[in-house]
Amino acid sequence: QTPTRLADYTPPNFNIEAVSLDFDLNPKETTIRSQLTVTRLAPGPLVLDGEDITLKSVSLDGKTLKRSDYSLTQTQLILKDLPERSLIEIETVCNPSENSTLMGLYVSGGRFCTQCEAEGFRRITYYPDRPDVLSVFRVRLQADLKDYPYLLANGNMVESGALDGGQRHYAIWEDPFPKPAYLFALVAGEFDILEDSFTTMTGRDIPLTIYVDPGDASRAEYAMDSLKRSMKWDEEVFGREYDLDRFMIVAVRDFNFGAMENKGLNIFNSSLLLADAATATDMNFERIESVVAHEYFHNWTGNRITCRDWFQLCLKEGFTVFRDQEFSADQRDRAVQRIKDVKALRMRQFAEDAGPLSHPVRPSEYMKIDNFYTATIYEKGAELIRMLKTMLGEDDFRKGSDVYFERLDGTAATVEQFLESFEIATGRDLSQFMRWYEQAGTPELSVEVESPVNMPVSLTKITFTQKFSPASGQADKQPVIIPIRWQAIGDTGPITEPQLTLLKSKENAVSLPDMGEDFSLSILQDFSAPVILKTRQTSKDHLRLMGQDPNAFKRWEAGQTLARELIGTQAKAIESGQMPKVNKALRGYCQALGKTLDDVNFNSSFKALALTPPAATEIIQASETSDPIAVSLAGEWLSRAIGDTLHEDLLNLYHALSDEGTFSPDAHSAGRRALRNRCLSLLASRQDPVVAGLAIEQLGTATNMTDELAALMTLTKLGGKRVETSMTEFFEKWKNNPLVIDKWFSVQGMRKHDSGIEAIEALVNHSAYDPRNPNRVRSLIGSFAMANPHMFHAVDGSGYAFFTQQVLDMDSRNPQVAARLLGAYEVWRKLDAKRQGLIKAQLRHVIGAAPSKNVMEIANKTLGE
Ligand code: B3K
Ligand code: ZN
Repeated sequence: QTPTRLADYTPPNFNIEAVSLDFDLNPKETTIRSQLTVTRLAPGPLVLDGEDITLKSVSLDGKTLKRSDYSLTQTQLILKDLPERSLIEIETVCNPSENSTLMGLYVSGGRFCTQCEAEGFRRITYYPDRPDVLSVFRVRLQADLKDYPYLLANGNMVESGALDGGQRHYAIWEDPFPKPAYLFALVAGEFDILEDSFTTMTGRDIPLTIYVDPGDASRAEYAMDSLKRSMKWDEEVFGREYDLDRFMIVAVRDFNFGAMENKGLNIFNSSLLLADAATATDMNFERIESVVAHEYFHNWTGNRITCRDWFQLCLKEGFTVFRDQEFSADQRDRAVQRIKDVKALRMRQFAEDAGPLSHPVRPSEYMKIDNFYTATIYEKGAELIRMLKTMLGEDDFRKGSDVYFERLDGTAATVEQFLESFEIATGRDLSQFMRWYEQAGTPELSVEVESPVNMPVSLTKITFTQKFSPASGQADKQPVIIPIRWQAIGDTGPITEPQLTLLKSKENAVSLPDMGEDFSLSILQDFSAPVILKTRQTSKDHLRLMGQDPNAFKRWEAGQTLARELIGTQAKAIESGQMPKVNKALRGYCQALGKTLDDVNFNSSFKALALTPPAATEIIQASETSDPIAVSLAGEWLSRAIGDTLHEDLLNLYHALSDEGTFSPDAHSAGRRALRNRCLSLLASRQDPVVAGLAIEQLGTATNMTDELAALMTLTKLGGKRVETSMTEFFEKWKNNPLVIDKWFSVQGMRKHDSGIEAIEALVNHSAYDPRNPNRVRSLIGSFAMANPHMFHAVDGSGYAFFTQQVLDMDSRNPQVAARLLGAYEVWRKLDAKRQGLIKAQLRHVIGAAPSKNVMEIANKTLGE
């Protein structure tokens, strides 16, 4: 198997001037007639991709071709010696109802839908399935009227009508904007709809429609509201107006990931679209808002300007994540948003970069592109855009993005062209910045402070140094440009203005005049660069920053740093069989948290985050090697210490924050609920009948899913007989709502079951479990692997064995989702020797089982042999 390489990129030989597709939709056998108007760009054959489809006929300029006129392999249809311009007609057949990969055309809940990114269009018809071939699409759909009353495709509907005396019907859609095949979509079926409209900045009225399962229309209201706010925000902040005459979103239940930005016809996993107070948590609302925005923003960053090849994936994904993060910051609370984004970055991207799957934001080779929709491409990609903005400043950043949109509209672009646009707009040289895209791994930033020397004036010298550890085959790494926001903080507040230092070489020193008082440096305010910070700061410094730093992000960060150190030390002690100790640092940390809780300058969301110590995954990923169960126990120990020390405060706050009455998903109300439930969870760190009583009462009286689920999770943490009863009651109450049952499965997956792995095995055989539905599998198996350290990392290897078996089972149906699950093993080098051995054996077993190309790539890379 040879990888695809960036260095091998060659432009296509042919342009597709126009494509016309005719779908005769039938679940078992759908016939697709395609007409391609093809013009030559360079010498050579026309290469069309195709997978798992049956070719019925090919004709060239009206003449049917014989089998000897073309070559056909498992994956390609190749036509040689074509004239300068020709019309190719191709008829193929596929079987959507048997398509369990959920790529290409498939059936979900009795409805047809498609997923083409990255390489799904080739499962529909033979076509140059590469993002640099842009064409205008005309699509005709015909299907049975009763089962498929709605026939949707990209763009604008130009015609529709009845067929066969009303039994069947058809619709014709035209998308005037040239697009690559990965943005193609069609949907057919019965839906309930939610309608609204948006008036653009130039006064165009755009009808907006969301298509959902019958009965779900009211659950799409929040998504609709988010959509309208996104459209407005993109006009105001980036000057981007919507282009087509209508905008549609469809919710489907079986979906490989979150959502898809198909031109004018976004398709969403229903878990990221449907929400109401009773069935969705605040986290669901928040995600819906950001994903609706994300997919909408792709219309400019992704669709109008797309990627030349899949190596440039970060061009659309990094930029679009940055845009959705900024949108959420503007809609909610900027500091809180930044904290959440950094938390996610550390959990997922830093972990990825510290493990065997580490790769640059712009990789240079891949086996399966599906495996590269990673935290590095998305989240680190967004951090790079954020640094660019920090370096350029607000105005120049906007100038640069304006030039980008103007220069490259309608093209398939590269990262170089993106940066060039900012160079043109600002006159800056961004060549060094490109290294951020090409070098894998998280740089370390160390800071040394030298106390004042009195010659000739008293100065404090601050030295910033950057270091890359050689990783992923890139031994020789060059310094990157690191924007460092910093400030000196004394005992009563800042003693300098905030500074921005650009560290361009390996090392750089700045000087501060003697301030005449002791201070701590607040470094990387707002996390101005995605680096690992190494300082000699002590708990005294962290406590000072927790109390005095004007930068809310750093206040949170100082607390996290303290917590990380406390958990790390405690985990080592547990590993060597020592008893937990209460020391000065722990007391100081808990007291500082107490002060944060009392501080009226912080909102509830911030306080809830401050009260949440880093997760075990984050600690493990940042350490050399550790026993994951010891780390997890250490985390529980710290929560218990916080719960004990602040018992009274937490209890009072819990009562003070009681339900406000009418539910609203806004940031303020959500923050109150988050803090209240955080209090409950900390209080439940130790067995306490009073707290158990509170949780039981909350479970029984909750009027929204946030509080209901938090109570249920608190009860599972407390353990005992009532857990089983509560789980059963919750299931019975919600068994008709798949999205809530997903939550039930994920609580089951995260629980420490007394009966061991058999309990999880039994859940796989539960009547509500469906191994074909990715949401369900992710809920149970995903949460088990990512959030149940005690059972997943069980030292007898039972958790790993079970998990491997589930991944292989999934692989037989859906390689993409299976490969993603298998990513849970990326942590193995960070674990103790015993577990390293266990996981290596599992990975070898996977490789020996002749898995899909997707799973093979992840298994091989993870094992690294
Ligand atoms: N662009 C899609 C992701 C497609 C993933 C394909 N394996 C959704 C998004 O990032 O908006
Ligand atoms: Zn995206």
